[in-house]
Amino acid sequence: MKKNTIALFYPKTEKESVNKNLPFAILKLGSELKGEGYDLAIIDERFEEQYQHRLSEVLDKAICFGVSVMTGYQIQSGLSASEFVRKINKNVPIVWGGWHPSILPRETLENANIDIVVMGQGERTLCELAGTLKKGGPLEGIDGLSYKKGGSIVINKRREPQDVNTLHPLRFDVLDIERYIFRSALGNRSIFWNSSQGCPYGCGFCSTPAVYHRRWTGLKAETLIGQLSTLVDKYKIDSVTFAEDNFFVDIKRVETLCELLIINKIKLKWASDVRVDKIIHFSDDMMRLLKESGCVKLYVGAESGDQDVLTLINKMIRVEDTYKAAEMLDKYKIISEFFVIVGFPNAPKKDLAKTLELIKGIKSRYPDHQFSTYIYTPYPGTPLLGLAVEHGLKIPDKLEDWVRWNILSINTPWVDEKYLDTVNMYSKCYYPLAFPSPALKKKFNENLLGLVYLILHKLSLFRVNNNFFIFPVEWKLVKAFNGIRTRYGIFKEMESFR
Ligand code: B12
Ligand code: SF4
Repeated sequence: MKKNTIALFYPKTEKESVNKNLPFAILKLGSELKGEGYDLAIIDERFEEQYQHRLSEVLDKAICFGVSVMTGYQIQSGLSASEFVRKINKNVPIVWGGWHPSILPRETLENANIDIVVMGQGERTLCELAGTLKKGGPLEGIDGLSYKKGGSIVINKRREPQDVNTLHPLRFDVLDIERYIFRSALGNRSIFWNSSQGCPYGCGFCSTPAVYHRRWTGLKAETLIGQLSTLVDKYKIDSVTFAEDNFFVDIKRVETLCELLIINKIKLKWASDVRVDKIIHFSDDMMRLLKESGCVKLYVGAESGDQDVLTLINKMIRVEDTYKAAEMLDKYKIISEFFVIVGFPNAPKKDLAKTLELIKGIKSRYPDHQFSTYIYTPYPGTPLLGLAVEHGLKIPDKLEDWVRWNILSINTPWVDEKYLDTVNMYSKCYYPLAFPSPALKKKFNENLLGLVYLILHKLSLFRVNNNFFIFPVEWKLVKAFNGIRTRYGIFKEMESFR
């Protein structure tokens, strides 16, 4: 039988997968492969936990089995699937791609159940690999590939990222798009989308420089508008969140996109990431254009309220810039979510204190803006990893040991569970209660629970304003209620804490 199928597997992102976002890597790889005439068998484990039977049926006709992996839990589920494939059919090459194997190809290939790694942008490399495997040719000349040969690991030349506009057009029939539509704060039929790869900046905590070498490639506005029209017309999408590294690299592209959304009367609310230093240089016309085109939310990488940290991570912004950005966004009522990271190795207590000051400063002036707080986690290949090692970080030397590298675990010796509890106390209790979200504020007058929230709000505001956090009874209560809430599905208002 002539083999013509590529099996692609998207592993669960967490043990209990709550996240069901569209796996864009699979959509793009699948579109390229289809464009080249290959058949596809796709499994998204988050929707198909019992995939074994279907997978075993397709393996006989599969040229290879491809797995997409970020650092963290996906390694575990990717390894289980790879082990299964190896057991069922020893002749199917197992190919890993995505962020983790791209950064650590050698370590990935040391695992007995992984034969080939595709490093970086995968569309062209995978097509060339599939063609070569089909013919039975050598893997030597394929840029972007690592593989086993005899007893050793061969790492070919890295492939320069290709302009995304030169790849095969996106094909909506690769995935069951309907599965990935969800209700969100933006709309009833929301979807995650992606319009670019890479980023020209080099922030110390970020994985992108290691994979895209500070290159960026973005879909032309005219092509993107075609995709968005299909999403609206065919799939009745009302809102899109662009999930990528840096949506605003090419401002002209975004301007054209906004103009096309307006001219074509495409009714779509949209959100994306943005850098602080971009916003503060936007003209009023640009802000109006964004607003008019449907931009309702921006995710802003504020990162820290500590200037020393901003310098350390090479963010190339000043703390004051974040205040300016918040003011600008508030003026145009683009309610934004600021991402901050605390717990950097040099002075974790100081950076937490300074970042809380930033949150207080912005929330007290612009209460509708939101904050999401993360604890710094050193990822493989990132510029700050060396500093983390100097501060005692033990880098895992086996693929499996990276599984615990997810946002829920602490892997860094300079902060401990107590620090994590303190951060949670501020970011999940006192700050959200002191500066309640509009949703929570609405509840204040509604019933007895509203009264409880109102009292908690007054107490928290007092604590935050006076920096008084001894005897954190409210935090203990919130923690206790949280257990009850998740178990019995009550106190839903607490989900709007931010
Ligand atoms: C959306 C997103 C998520 C979604 C998941 C996506 C989904 N569908 O469910 C969610 C919200 C779950 C998520 C979570 C996390 N994420 Co995230 N996420 C992203 C984001 C913004 C977009 C991903 C995407 O769709 N990209 C577009 C596609 C086309 O690109 P791609 O995935 O890189 O795929 C290309 C290549 O990698 C390659 N490829 C990929 N897979 C495969 C497979 C094969 C077989 C082949 C051949 C090639 C190949 O070819 C593809 C096409 O060119 C990226 C940033 C980015 N630029 O990608 C971060 C990113 C992937 N996330 C990252 C991180 C750190 C996380 C978290 C750990 C922490 C956090 N703070 O969010 C968690 C991990 C989850 C967990 N619990 O363990 C890092 C990854 C670092 C790393 N070493 O893995 C990134 C790169 C952000 C960054 N710049 O640092 N994330
Ligand atoms: S954090 Fe954002 S701006 Fe910085 S390198 Fe990563 S993607 Fe680029």
